[in-house]
Amino acid sequence: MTTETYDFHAIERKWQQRWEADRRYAVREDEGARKYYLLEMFPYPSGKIHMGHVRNYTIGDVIARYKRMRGYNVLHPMGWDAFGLPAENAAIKNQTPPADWTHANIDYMRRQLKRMGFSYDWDRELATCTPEYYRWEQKFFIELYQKGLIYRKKTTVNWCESCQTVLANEQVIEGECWRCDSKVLPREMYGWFFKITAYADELLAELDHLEGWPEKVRAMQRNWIGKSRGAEIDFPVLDTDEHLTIFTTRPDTIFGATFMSIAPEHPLVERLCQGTEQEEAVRRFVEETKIERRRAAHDDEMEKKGVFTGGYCRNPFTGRKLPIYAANFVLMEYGTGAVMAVPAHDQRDYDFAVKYELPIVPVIRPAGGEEPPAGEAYTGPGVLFDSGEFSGLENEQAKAAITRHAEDQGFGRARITYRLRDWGISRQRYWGAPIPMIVCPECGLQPVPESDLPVVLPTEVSFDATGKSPLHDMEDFYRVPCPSCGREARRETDTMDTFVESSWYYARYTCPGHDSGMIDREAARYWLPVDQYIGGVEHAILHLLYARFFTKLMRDLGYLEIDEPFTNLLTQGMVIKDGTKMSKSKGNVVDPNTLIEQYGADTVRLFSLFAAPPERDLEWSDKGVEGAYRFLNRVFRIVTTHAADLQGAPEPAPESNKTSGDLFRKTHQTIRKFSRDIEDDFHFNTCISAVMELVNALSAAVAPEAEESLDRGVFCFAIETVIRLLAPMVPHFCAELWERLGHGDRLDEVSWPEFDPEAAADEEVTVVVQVRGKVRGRLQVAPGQPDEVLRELALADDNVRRFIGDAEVKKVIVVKGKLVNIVI
Ligand code: ANZ
Ligand code: ZN
Repeated sequence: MTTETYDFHAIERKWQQRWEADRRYAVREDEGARKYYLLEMFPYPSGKIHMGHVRNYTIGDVIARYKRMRGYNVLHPMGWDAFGLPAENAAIKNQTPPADWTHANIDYMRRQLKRMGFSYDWDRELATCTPEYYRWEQKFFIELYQKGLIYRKKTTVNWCESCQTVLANEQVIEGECWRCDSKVLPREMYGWFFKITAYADELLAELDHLEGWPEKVRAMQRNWIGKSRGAEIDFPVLDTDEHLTIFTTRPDTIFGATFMSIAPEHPLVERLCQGTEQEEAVRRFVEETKIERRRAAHDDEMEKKGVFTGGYCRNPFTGRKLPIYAANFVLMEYGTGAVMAVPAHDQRDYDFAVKYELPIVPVIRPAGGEEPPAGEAYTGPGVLFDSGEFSGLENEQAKAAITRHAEDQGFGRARITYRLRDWGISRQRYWGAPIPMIVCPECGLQPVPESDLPVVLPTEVSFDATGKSPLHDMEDFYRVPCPSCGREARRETDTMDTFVESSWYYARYTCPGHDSGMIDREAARYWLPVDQYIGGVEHAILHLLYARFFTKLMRDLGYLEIDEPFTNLLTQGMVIKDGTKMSKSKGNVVDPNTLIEQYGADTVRLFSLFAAPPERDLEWSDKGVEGAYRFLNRVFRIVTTHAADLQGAPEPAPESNKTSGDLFRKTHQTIRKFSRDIEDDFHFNTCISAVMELVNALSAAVAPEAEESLDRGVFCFAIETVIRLLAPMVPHFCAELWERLGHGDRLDEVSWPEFDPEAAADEEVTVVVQVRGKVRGRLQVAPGQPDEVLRELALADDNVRRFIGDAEVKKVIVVKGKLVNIVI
C-alpha cells in the first residue's frame, strides 16, 4: 500500500500551467452550442483579494465548470473595476501615480486569482481605467447627450470635505460619506446627470418579470424607485397672480386642508416674506434649517418645525384661506416641494398643527361608523363628510372624483411621482473617466468631436496633500479651443462616477477587443443576457439598478437587443469571523494567501463551499478548513492506492444493484442528489455532504474484510463518479486523479455523470400480509419501514380489504418488518 501524500503545491502548479498554456477556458461564439454566460461582480483592484472575493469567485467557478460539463459553451470572464478613490488616497500617501498603483495591484491580484484555479477566459480581461475601455463610454456619453438623456445643471450636491468630492445620494449613508464616514455638507455646483427618471416606469415594471432575482433585492429596488400615485393641485396665492402647486397622494382629504407646508428652499418663501413682519424670522429659519439638515443623519431625527411665511393661498375646493408655512420636513426635491397640510388625516401635519395652534378639520370617518381614535390623525380608509358634493363617497372613489374635478376646472391633474432622482455622475476627482465635454464662454456646452476621442486621462500626475484633483492645475488638459468657434474654452475637469463603468462591463466582455465601437452586436446577441450573475447584496440597489438602466439605454441606442442584463441573480452572504464581518477595520481578516500556502487552493475552495449555502453568511472556522483538507487527502489515498488495479476495470453491469448492491446504488443516488441540489439553488454544501457519504461507502468497500467481494467495475465507477462530481469544486485535485486513472488531461470536457433512476431506486423488501392466518397480500416497500407505516399500508391494500370485508379489525400484529397479521 502506497502512502503517497497529496502534494497540492506541485499538482496545482502543474494544472494551472497547463490550463494557461492551452488557453483552456477561452471561448468563441458557437451557434451550434448552447451558451451560458456566468459573471461574478468584478473586483476593485484594492491590493489583494480577500475571503469575500474567494467565496464569490469560487461559487461562480463551480457553476461555470459544472455548466461546461453539462455541455454549455460557457463565457466566464474577469476584469477590473479600476477607477476610484482609493487609488488617489494611495497616491497621496505613497506619492505614486494612481495608474501605477492600480496596475501593480491588478498584476498582483491577477496572479492570486490564477493561483485559485478559476476558469476564466483571460483573453477577455479588461480594466475600466484604460482608454480602450472608457473611450466607448465617452462616445456613448455624447450620444446620450445629443439625445437629451444627459444634461448639466446647477444643483445642491452632497459634498464630502474629507474626500473633496461630490457624492451621489446613494453614497450618502445616514448623512455620512459611504467611504470615509465623515459628515456630508450641501454645496451648489454644476454637475452632469443621467436621466434615469425617464426610465423609472420601465425599471419598476420589469422587476415583476425578474423571477430569477431574490425577492428581497427586487423589493429594495421597488422601494428605491418609490412610485407614488396622486394629484397635483394648484392653490392660488392671495394678492398675487401666482399659484402654489402641491403634490398629494390623498386628494380625497382636500376639504380638510387647513394650512400649507413648503420646503425652506422653495422659491416662493423669499417672495412671500419680503416686506412682511415675518421676513426676519423666515430668513433665520431657512438658515437654521440648512445647518440642522447637515447635522441630522436622518430627516426623521429632526424635530418638525416651521415658520409662517406671511403669505396665504386659497383652497380651490373650499375657498378657505390657508396660511403658508415653511417647514423643515418638506423636501424641495420631492413632488413639487409643497404640501397641502391635512392635520386630521396625516400624523406629521397633526403634530405640526398642535404645535402651532392651527385648525384640525376631519373629513373622513371609518366606514363602519366606529369612532376614529382621539388625539391623533385618522389615516385609515373611510367615507367622506363635510366635503361638499363629494360627501358620502368612499375615499378611494373620492380620490379619483376630486382629481377629475380639478382636471375639469383646470387647476389640477393626476400625477405619478418617483422617489428616484436623476443620476448625478460628476465627480470632482481625478482618477475616473474624463467627461468628454467642453464649456465655451460663447457657445456653451460642446461635445468633444468624435475624431478627438478618447479624451485620455493624463497618468503622469502628482498630488498635493489636500488631495485635490491634479486636472484642475493642468492647463494642457483643460485649455482647449472651442470645437465650434475656435475661441479659448475649457475642458470639463469632472470625471465620471465609477458606477458608470460598472454599468456596462458585462456587455463589453462579449467583445473586449472590438475596436470599431462600444459593442460588437453579433457577439452581444449571442452571449447576452448574462445567465447567472453573482455578487454581494450590498450592490442590490446602486450597481444593479444602474446596470439595468444602462442596458435600456444601450438597447434604445441600438447596441443591444435585450431589456434586462441579468436573468438570474445570486447574492452571496458575507464571510464572518467571531460573529462579525471579516474586515480590516475589525482586525479579523484571514488572508487567503496564507491558507493557499498551507493547504492549497482546492482546500480553500472546498471549505468555502462546504461551510454554508451561497446566500447565507459563512462563519469562518479553522477546523472546517482542516476538515476539508483531510477529506481531500483521504480521497487522494483511496484513488492512488487503487489506481493500478482500477486501470482497465470493466463497466459495471447494469444489474449490479442486484449483485453488488449498496455501493452501486449509493453512487447513482449520489449523482441524483448532487445534480438536484446544484440545479436547485446551488446548494453546494449538501452536494459535498453527499459525496462525503459516498466516500465513506467507498472506504468501507475496500476495508480488508470486505475487499474480497469487491466488484472492480462498481468500485471504479464509484471512484470516477466522486472525481467527476467534485471536479467543478476542486478542479486541480480531480484533474490530477483523473489523469492518474489513465483518462488524459481534459476532465473539464468529460460530461457530467448521469444517474440511472432504476439503479438509484431504494432497495425493496416484500412484506407479507395475512388475514386470519392466510396470505392475502404482499407489500413492496423500502427496508426499515416503521410498524405504523406497514400497518397502514396493509389495511389500505385492496385485496386485504376485500378479505376483511365488513368484519371488525380486532388486532394488527407487525412481525419484525416482515409480516403483518390482521386479526378480525
Ligand atoms: C395631503 C395629505 C393628506 C397627504 C393626508 C398625506 C396624507 P408618498 O407616499 O411618500 O409619495 N408630501 C408631498 N410632497 C412632499 C415633500 N416634498 N416633502 C415632504 N412631504 C411631501 O407621500 C406623499 C405625501 O407626502 C403627500 O400626500 C404629501 O402629503 C406629502 F391625509 O398630501 B399628502
Ligand atoms: Zn465656442
